[in-house]
Amino acid sequence: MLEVHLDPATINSRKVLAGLELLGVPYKINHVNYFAGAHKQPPYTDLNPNGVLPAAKDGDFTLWESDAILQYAADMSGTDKYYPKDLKKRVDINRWLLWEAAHWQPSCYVFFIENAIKPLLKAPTDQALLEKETPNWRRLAGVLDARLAKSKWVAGDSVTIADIAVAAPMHVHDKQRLPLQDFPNIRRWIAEVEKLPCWVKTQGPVDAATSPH
Ligand SMILES: N[C@@H](CCC(=O)N[C@@H](CS)C(=O)NCC(=O)O)C(=O)O
Repeated sequence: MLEVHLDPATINSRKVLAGLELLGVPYKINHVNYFAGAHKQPPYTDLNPNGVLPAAKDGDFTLWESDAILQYAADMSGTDKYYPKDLKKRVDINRWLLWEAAHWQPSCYVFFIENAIKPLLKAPTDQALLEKETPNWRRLAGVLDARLAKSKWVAGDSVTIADIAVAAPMHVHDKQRLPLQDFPNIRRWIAEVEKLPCWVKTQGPVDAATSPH
């Protein structure tokens, strides 16, 4: 059974949990306390030397990078429904996973930390950092919105692991205060993601926390 080492409060941990639920891959959770900094020290750093969450183990095989864990789990799931093997469909999904990891996640992460996590920790929000990031976030949201104007889901007519990967960085978008007003297609799509049983089942502690605003 796949063993996942993570904290469900974090973006990339939620991504992996929701993905495993979507794929129907059995897993066991090893909780690594993000708020206590357990991801910065052994034994976790023996699994993931980057000191970031999540990591996974399949027997002796260790894997990190949340999107790689999703790809691995999709291929071990026994169905290619959520990660088709067709060359163009697969590379389209890979393209969105790479875009998410390289651009979307780091940008949404600023809003996650400043607007959702820092208030929980009673730390001051850095408004200047948010203002600096907002134009970049809007540019990226424009790319995603244009894609979602053309298809129901990120990579076509049906749900794939790309939807889970791209939705995860905005998984508490209200608390993150993501400026979604000008992006109707993202709003329509994220509402659909939020109805997926895999999403509902993996609602984490940050969703549940009382809004500090
Ligand atoms: N590209 C990595 C990013 C992992 C990552 O940044 N995880 C965050 C939580 S969502 C983390 O552990 N941050 C702690 C830190 O940067 O100290 C992945 O997708 O797994």
